[in-house]
Amino acid sequence: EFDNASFKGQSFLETGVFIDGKFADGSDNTTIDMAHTLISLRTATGKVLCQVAEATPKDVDLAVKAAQQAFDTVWGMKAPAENRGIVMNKLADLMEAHVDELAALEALDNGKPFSWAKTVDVIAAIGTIRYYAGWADKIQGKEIPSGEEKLAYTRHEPMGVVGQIIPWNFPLLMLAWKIGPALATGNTIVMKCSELTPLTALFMCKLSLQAGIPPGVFNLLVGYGHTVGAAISSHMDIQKVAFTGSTLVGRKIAEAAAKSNLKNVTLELGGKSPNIVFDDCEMEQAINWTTFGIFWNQGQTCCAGSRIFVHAKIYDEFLQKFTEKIKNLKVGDPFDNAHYQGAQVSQQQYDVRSILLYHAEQRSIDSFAYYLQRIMGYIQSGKSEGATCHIGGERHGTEGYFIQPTIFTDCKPDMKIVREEIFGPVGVIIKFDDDDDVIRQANDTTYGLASAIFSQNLNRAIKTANRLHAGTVWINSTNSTDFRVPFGGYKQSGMGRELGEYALNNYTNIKAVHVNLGTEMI
Ligand code: TXE
Repeated sequence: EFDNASFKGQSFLETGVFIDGKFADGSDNTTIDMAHTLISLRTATGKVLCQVAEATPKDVDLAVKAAQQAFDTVWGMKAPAENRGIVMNKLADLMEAHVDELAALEALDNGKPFSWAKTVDVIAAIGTIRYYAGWADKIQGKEIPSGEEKLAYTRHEPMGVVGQIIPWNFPLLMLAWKIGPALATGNTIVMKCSELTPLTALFMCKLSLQAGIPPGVFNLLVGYGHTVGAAISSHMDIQKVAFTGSTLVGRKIAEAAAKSNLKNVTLELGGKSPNIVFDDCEMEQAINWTTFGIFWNQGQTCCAGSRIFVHAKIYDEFLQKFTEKIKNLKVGDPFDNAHYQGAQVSQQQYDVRSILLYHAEQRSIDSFAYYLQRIMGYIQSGKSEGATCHIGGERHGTEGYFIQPTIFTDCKPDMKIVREEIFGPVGVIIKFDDDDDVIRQANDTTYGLASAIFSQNLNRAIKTANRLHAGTVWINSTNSTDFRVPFGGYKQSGMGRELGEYALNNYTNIKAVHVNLGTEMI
């Protein structure tokens, strides 16, 4: 149990803005004003957990200056590449030594089960940092043969100060996905984490100093999107912005980048991922993975398998076994290891009423209609549009933002619950009997992040995989990302790829050098 009074200012976790290796109050914190302090809610119970200094656009300027100074003096092309790998590996070692603390902070802040946070989020974050530490001294260009009279070669140079804006669904993992390739390639960072889940990021600031990452290389600001996020996206001295979040905000970021210095943009946005269960699947495998696909992380996964297409021949058997499985999923206190599903991240995500208030205060009115629908709102819309709420559909318990695992059947293609990203433990099951038709339905979405296929017939599975419009296709699994393998979206699910070698391209400028070895003009 965290105690707010003894928590703030304790060495366990500093809660200031982190600029140039130092924690400080936000730059507008000259008056004591609650509006200058973000409240991080304990998501499981809805009680206040602690207070965190709010950054402002002025802090963005300060952080950019510190990051530029670090880039020009101790990082970038100024530091031997292997040194970057050494300190990144040290950071991974420190994370390993603090697995429990990181997982506990993640569970407290986000509401996800501690056991999942420990075995998936933290472990994958450590793996990501180590993987990119290995790349640090392997960033290299090419010599391009162009005749005996010329030497042409490329250099892959860091871009400089990069902005990174991350969401709340995987706070630590998204941080690792972002800083890994940026640091390995020699960039310095101004990061804004989500105002809803800053705690693991703040803990990482301390670990980054202990690891020997020089002050100014990694700067962290906790602030709102429309202030700090907007200032990062439109900053003239930030060379690139990487974002994970909603498609609506992704558009705003691309627009701000275009209107300012045309900074390079990569976006990882929403999804409505299809899971196709063919009649020749291994039934138990399909049940286990589709359950994980939609209910893991409380359904707050960008690649969640929220549309489950099941072949007519096995539909009844699948539905019966899937229902049994769901009945046995335990929901509740994130610190009870028996629980598969924890709490939704915030009241805003959970229901409709509070979002009206929140967005009236924090957001522009243009996106009002979009924000009206959140998880309980979507469940309501599924019921009123005539789908059958097969299981779940209500709040779990009476305290906190827990929602029953929910499945709808008898859905029509134009229903909101079929078309829009719900980002909660709510899936739809759709019967099909023709391979071409299910591929058409699977692709009938503005998104294209991920997809999954269940079949024991490899020929059928691979041919289907080739025809799906999605950045990732899982065959006989779901939500199975790997830091070595690229991840990103087709269509309105984003642009650019994170993870693997591909992500390095997002963080380097390629310079072509032509050396004339001849003595005569052409
Ligand atoms: O996202 P936002 P929200 C989807 C999911 C969810 C919906 C809304 O469908 O229900 O988005 O969630 C920052 N300029 N995903 O409202 O606002 C914000 O502070 C710059 C999918 O929480 O996109 C936070 O740090 N930044 C997703 C980050 O954007 C701005 C993960 C994400 O929050 C900004 C999260 C602005 N104008 C939500 N406004 C995924 N792809 O995994 C906000 N932000």
